[in-house]
Amino acid sequence: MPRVVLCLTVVLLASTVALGVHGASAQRPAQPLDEPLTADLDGDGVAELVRARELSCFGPGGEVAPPCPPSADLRTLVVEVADPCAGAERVLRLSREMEYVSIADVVDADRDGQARELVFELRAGAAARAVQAKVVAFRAGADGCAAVRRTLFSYPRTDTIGRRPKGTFFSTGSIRLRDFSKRFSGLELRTFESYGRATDPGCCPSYTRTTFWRYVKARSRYEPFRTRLTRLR
Ligand SMILES: [Ca+2]
Ligand SMILES: [Ca+2]
Repeated sequence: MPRVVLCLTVVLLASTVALGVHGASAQRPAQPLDEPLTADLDGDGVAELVRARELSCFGPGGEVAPPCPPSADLRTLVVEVADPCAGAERVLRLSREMEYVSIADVVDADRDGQARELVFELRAGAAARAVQAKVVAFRAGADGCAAVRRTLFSYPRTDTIGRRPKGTFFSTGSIRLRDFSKRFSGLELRTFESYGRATDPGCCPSYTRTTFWRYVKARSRYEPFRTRLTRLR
């Protein structure tokens, strides 16, 4: 892939997420989790709520307290699951503090026939390069409240980013969960990431890597089955 294409992609992503920041019409673009998701994640017959909880809001007039008005084009937020259980609302925080929600969905990631796993991807920073993504499975805890059974995938981590070419650093990445391969049943996961060198121009990395992962039930985790490193011209 020519570098310029990747640069354009990054610039487009950055301008989409930063739209209101510099734009005259200060309206935040729609994002996943603008409305909470409702799903019975732990299978106890009672639905939980998956939501983005805003921690801070910044608008044209400066910082305001959450809930953020539409004019607050920069927010910080965390993803959490709220379960009405044990006589009160129990909250499970699943992410660190980020700025944008790019993916949030409830899917059948572990192929047990129940769409009860949560996949999310969050981003932060002026160019939205910072990323945190997870696929999480739940169980009902002893107190009847939803608990994390297992994090099936966490990104980026040393075991989920690809091998970097010598002299490069991890620049940014993203995940997608889709039926990418007919060889395997269910959904596969794809990571797409880029690596830069200290001498690269700020916008444009030297390499990209695309890796496909399949969920292996026996080991309750995703394992890579195809990866490709591309040197950008
Ligand atoms: Ca439940
Ligand atoms: Ca499932």
